[in-house]
Amino acid sequence: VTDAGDWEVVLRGNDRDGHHTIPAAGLYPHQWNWDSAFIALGWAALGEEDRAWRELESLLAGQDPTDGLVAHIAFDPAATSYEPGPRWWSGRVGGDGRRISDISQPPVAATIIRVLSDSGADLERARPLLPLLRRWLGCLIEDRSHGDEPVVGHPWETGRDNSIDWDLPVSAVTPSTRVPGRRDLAVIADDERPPDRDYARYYGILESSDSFRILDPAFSAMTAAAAADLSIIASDLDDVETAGWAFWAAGAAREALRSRAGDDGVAPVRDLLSGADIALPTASRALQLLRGDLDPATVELLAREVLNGALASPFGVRSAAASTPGFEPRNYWRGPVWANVTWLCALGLERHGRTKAAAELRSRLLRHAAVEGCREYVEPDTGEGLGAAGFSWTAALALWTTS
Ligand code: 2M8
Repeated sequence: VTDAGDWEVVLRGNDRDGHHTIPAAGLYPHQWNWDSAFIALGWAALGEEDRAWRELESLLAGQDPTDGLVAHIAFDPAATSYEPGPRWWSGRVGGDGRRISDISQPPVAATIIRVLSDSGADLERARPLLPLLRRWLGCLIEDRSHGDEPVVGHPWETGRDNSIDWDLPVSAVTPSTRVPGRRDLAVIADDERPPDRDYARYYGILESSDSFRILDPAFSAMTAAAAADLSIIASDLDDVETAGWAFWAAGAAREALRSRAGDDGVAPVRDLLSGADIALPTASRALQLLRGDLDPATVELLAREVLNGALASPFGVRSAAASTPGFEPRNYWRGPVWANVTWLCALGLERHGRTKAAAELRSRLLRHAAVEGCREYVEPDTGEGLGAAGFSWTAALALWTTS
């Protein structure tokens, strides 16, 4: 088993000079966006609140000062092993001088700051971050939006890279013929990572950037929650202007989701290029638990799905139900359980007053984190450890959950 001592070793081993924490050695050598947010909780749980704030500060220091984008990756110039590296992007540079990508990731940082603040962290430290968070969310909800939901321009932007949700829109992309060697496959077994066929299309989107445009209801729900949380932390800091804007933004994003939800109250993925709605039993449903405006019947439905229904696993919440066409229980975001999804669903349930359900999901998260090696994801039925070992957000969320 892996326990608190090992989780701490994972975080300390992946720490880069007290500035940021990489997701996993060997596979992900840069700073990733939502990883850093989850990782901040791990540092706080270790009693290192200053280090937790520095994780969030370094994330936001990489913001593009021209349009407010906080990229999915801020590149470490000393690390050259990861593809696609900076040369594949347009040449953006973050406010702190680091090269960054052109796409974002679910903006959970504001939600993490609220969670830290609710548990007694010194919110004053967030004051300089408020304008940065406001610009980032403005970039997503106002500048890059379709009907008040952020338009997602790459599967990597969702954080759920090869989810079955994107099979249809990804299949319409012209594959690139310039894909660099797959360095991930030097470290991880082929059947636990996306095939070359998918990678050719992920690079194809980089070459033709409007070839993938979707609404991901999970991304939208996390954005709406982030805006609502920004509104609360800004109001706690007496920043009335930011609080007011964020309150509006949260309402707009929620309303957009509500307006295109099905009879069960849950919104589908929408492919903006073909116009198709894609409604599959995946984490795209479960993560809508973060919507603060869900009707009680929808909360009940989703609670059942994640606790004992199609998305339930003894190790947390499945990225896809076993019944999803294309389900692969060992392949990345096509079936395995991921600790961040489990943790976010628990947070959503707790915010809807479902304390017992939240506690049950957290105990499943700890079962995942106890799997030998503190793994990136696990097989949903057997708990077999998959992907990277020594994975930072698995360690961080387990430390937070047990603190
Ligand atoms: C995975 O994504 C990266 C690209 O961003 C990759 O496959 O190389 C995803 O699991 C993503 O959610 C995560 O943030 C990242 C780093 O852990 O890895």
